[in-house]
Amino acid sequence: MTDNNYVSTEQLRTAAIEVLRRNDLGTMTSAAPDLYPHMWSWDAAFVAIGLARVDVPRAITELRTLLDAQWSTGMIPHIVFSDNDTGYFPGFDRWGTAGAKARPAGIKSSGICQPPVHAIALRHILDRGRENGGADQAAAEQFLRESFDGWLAWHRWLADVRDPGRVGLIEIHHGWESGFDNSPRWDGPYAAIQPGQLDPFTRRDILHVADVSERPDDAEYAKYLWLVQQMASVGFDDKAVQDIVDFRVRDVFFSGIMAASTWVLADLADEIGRPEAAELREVAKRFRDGVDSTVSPETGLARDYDVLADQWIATDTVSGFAPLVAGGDPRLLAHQREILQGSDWMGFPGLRFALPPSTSPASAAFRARTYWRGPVWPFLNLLLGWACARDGQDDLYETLRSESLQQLNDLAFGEYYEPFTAEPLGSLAQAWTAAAALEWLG
Ligand code: 9WN
Repeated sequence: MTDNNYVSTEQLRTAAIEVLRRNDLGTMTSAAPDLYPHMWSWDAAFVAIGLARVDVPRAITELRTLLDAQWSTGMIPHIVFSDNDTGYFPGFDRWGTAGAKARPAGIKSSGICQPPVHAIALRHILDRGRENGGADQAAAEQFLRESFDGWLAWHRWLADVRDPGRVGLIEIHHGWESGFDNSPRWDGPYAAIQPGQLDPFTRRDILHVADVSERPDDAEYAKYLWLVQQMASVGFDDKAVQDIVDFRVRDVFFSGIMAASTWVLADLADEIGRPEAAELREVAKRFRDGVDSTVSPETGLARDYDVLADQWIATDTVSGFAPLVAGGDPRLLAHQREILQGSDWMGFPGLRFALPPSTSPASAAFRARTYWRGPVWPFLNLLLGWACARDGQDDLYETLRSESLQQLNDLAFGEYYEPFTAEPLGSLAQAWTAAAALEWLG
């Protein structure tokens, strides 16, 4: 780890660009050099935001590659596999998506999804293109028109297939879909899962971290793979998966992103004269309301919902701030900002930087070094900052920005950070962390 708290803005920018360059596989960016040698869906959106600061056409390519992998149902898969078929487990073969009817021929992908940050990334690309003018502007505007139907199909699939009851909350079928893999949010649902006969497996992720405790354990992995096997057994058919899968949870943070991003897509629809803007605003409103309806009167935090157990999941995790991402009711948002800046979160005594840990250090579930159980994830702070800027919350935006830039000043571009020591953990040279730095620098 380098101890260089004084690198210049230009040094940080250069180092972040270099990380994206190192992860660049041509038409996709690997999420990390060794741990994640493929493209991940929500990582790609953040990567595109960062790339748009330095190379608008390359940012467009990133989203285009992802969209090329879209299934005929509208789903955008959470992993688009590169040609590296040994570096990551579970790879394409283990996913069992080869026989999935909806997968486009010739493009290897997983069979689940991740939160839809993409329309927000598209907005950034358009804004940067217009700032630059000329060829960048033309390319960005052309890409919006050319790709709009794909994003529309993605949001419609989520709104229809993943919210069948129209409650304004997205149902997920794997912790990996949330992007918060082993968060305490999922301890209850996973505790109820008893894996059946599971094909043997050898993990590769633990080869790429300094300490295995930074990753989920083997028992957790067995459950992750069991769910994949269940979905593969029905060819990843949407309806059949919902009928048989052992993990059915309404994910409030995913839903908050759905609300925010659908709103952005509606504005983009207006800009190109597409009539679907009104439909999209209806959907966005449904998800805002859905997210708001989960807020615990006791804690003020939003909650997930376990469909199979028919119960709320209340945890002290950063996903509780889903309303801040979704936008909406000013009183609720003001209360949430107060909690976020309070002593259980950004103001927790001893934090190295005033940035929200993934799980509150005040919670019994908090683990300072373990993945989604405590460490600070830089890309999430960028998302919170984006929402603050959208809502005119300049002070909180500035705090998140300056604290994030200090955190990222170590030039390690960690996947996640120990909240009290700021030690970078997980993978280093993580693409979306570098992208976050570029976007914060502006
Ligand atoms: C499984 C790529 C992804 C992120 C997720 C993060 C982690 C994968 C893994 O890495 O998940 O999808 O193998 O651990 O939890 O949010 O998109 O960076």
